Amino acid sequence: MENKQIPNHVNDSNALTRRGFLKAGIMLGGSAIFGTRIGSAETPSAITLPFDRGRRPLIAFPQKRPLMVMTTRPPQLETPFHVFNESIFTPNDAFFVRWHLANIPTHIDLNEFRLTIRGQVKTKLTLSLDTLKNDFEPVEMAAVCQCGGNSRGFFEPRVPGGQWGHGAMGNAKWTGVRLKDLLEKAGVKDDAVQVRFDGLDKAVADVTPDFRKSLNVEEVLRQEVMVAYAMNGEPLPYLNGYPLRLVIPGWYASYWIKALNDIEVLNAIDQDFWMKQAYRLPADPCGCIEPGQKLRATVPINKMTVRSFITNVQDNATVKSGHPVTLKGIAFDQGYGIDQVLFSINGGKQWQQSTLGEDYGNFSFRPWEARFTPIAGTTYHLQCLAINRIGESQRWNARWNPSGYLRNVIETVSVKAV
Ligand SMILES: Nc1nc2c(c(=O)[nH]1)N[C@H]1C(S)=C(S)[C@@H](COP(=O)(O)O)O[C@H]1N2
Ligand SMILES: [Mo]
Repeated sequence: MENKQIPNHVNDSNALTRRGFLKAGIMLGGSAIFGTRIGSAETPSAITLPFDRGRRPLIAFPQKRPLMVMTTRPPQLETPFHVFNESIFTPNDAFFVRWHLANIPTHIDLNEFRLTIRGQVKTKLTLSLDTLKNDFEPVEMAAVCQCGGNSRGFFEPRVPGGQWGHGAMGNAKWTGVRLKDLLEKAGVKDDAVQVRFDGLDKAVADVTPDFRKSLNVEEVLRQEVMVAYAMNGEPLPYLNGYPLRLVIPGWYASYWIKALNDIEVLNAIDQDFWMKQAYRLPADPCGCIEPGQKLRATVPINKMTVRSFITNVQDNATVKSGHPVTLKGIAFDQGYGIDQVLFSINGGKQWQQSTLGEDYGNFSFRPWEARFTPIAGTTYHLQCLAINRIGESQRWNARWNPSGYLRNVIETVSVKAV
């Protein structure tokens, strides 16, 4: 059962064929297979994000429910925001997808698949998935995987890059082995500086640099860094990195290499394109500059900023007056853990404590809830503000940087009471 197959070309034509098929299913009143997902003709066929060119068709790719399509080749699929209100763990079939290179693996034979650990090690390792599962201690951890450019579409002034809404993130329970255990087995040499991770995806043109990312040795030897073979108790979907991906809790997802097959210990800082030129931030604590200012010193993107969202009320919605309304949401940070989430009903003039929900670990989404009783005719500017256990909080002003990373401004959801 491990040898799964999905159609060979996840590209425009396939996506369109599939979409056509789904539409046909709707016209026939919904087939048995798709009936539960595409149950009625009222199912929206697109979601429009609240910024220019924000319309995203909803299309079901293999192993996925209909998601918001930003590009089809390579696939970049956003999770519709309401999914974050439905469960604290993002279902695998709703988890966002982002690939850089068009040539992505769509069929992997586990008899052939090997993970190699090489470079500045005493013994080179070549591991099958079975060896990995049988010879190393399994570990499980909840962790948020968030693209550095999540929410980029909201940047003002606008910045180039994938125009994500807030759905380029997801929370999952990852199962796998500690990277540390693998590296200890291989024996990291004293001159090791960084470790580089590469997956099976390839560029279509030779001139496009292979997508690989590197991290400092100390960083990857942390207990919680893992090579995961399961996500929410199931094998990873192909689009999320089947059969293996790097999970580096607290760090932006660009490092979470999918379809991971090569780990190379380096004796110098990686000079590759994706480390040296791309995914870099202004080198100051804010990670921001004034729009138009020239970008000088930069550092590689690294750990996530503190964020929180209201998940059960949409912007411009109406709420019923006279009864308490429960606001629900999520918060997360880079792994210190959430200490408190404050909420405001008047655009940040006054703040109150919310109640935190179950704690699934420092790297997970943390649920929170709050109540207020709306008065008819009033417009409420609802906000939430998370503070982590070292006192870091969200920002009042959106930080701006030319690549649209790190957004963690306090978001506003305006509702009218009727
Ligand atoms: N092999 C490989 N891994 C990759 C990427 C990629 O292009 N190729 N993109 C990275 C980026 S930028 C993101 S945001 C995450 C997205 O993970 P997901 O598709 O599982 O949501 O994968 C990361 N890992
Ligand atoms: Mo990303």
